[in-house]
Amino acid sequence: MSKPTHEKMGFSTRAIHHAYDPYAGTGDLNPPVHMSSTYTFPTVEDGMKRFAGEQEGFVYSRVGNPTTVLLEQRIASLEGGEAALVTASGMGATAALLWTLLQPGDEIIADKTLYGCTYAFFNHGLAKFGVSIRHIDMANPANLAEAISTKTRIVFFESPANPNMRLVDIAAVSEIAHQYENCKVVVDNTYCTPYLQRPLEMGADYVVHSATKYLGGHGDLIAGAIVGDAETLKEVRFYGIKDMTGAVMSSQDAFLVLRGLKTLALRMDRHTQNAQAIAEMLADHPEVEVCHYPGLASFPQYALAKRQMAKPGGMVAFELKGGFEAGCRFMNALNLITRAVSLGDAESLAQHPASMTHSTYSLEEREEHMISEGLVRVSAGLEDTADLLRDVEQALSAA
Ligand code: 4LM
Repeated sequence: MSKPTHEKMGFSTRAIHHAYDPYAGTGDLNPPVHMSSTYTFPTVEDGMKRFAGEQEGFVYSRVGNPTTVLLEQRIASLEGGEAALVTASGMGATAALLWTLLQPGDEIIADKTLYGCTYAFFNHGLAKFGVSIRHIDMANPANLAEAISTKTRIVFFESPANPNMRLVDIAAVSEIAHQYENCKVVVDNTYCTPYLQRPLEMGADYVVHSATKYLGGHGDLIAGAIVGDAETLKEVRFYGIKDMTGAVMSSQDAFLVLRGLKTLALRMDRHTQNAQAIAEMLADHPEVEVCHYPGLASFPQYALAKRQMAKPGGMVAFELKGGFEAGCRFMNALNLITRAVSLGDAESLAQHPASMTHSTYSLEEREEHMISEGLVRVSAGLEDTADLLRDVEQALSAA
């Protein structure tokens, strides 16, 4: 029987079935977890051919394992990409891709607001190796048109940005970047997942993910993924992963992400429903200065959100009138929403970016990069909406 592809089927069908035949082999409904670091060669000649890429087959799990390869096929299908590569973490995905694409003397133009460790990787890591980094406010694509040059090899952004929810117009920015032949657009799609936003369909070249978040969905693993064209991803596998970072995903983690993907659509719908309700309550509350959520009509980029995101997603950020001190009182008063970094889990999580996920920026850098000291971030989980609203309400009264 030929291997099923489900390529023309819907998102959830592909998230559950794509590229796995449950009737093959021992008939497992779920794909087996292949726990092997190395693979046998029937003869030395077979081994030579596999090393030379002239024969199909696995060699060593740092360059591929049947369970991780299945996850790669599924993620590629969901993002609408030719190929995918899964990695040990979201940071491993960005690092492996950029180490492969960049040379000393190249320039990255990145949005002003990035997840703290991505910002640190660019400015404290890549910068040491002769790569220059420029941060611009990419919410206005005209700023990219002004800044870009033949030196620009990568345009990098998140949309929505972690933590302040600013959006970037993926189609407009990709069009500007592609006026330069060697310039590639990389979108960190962690906040949306391919269920809510597919950057490759809007013109981006590569998508990176922290699969630790919504793709895994249960807060029980660290993982990442890269999606793009097959030729580049082969280079990333054999250079960025095999030789440079070694950021390989384990087969057990691949199994857990495969399991998480089966409920991705259901979970994202529920995360969004809860986030929308929390955002609406916050936006109308007298103690709240501003609530940043793409599903609010008051959100400055509401029209763009409607255009490029299927739904506004599960993340909410807000500032209290009482500033940082009020934010701390709010967080400490929470009873159900859990104080922790990360996002995309069944449990609703709250954190304070300036002292936690974005403490890799200095105070001055946070100001320059639009990450205010009083911002509180909530990852809406899957609990009952009424219980979450009660918790937010009582914590606001303590703030
Ligand atoms: C957090 N974030 O925000 P790994 N890209 C984005 C992210 O939010 C993250 C990563 C990459 C948080 C972690 C503590 C948009 C992480 C990095 O943690 O390396 O899988 O992903 O709370």
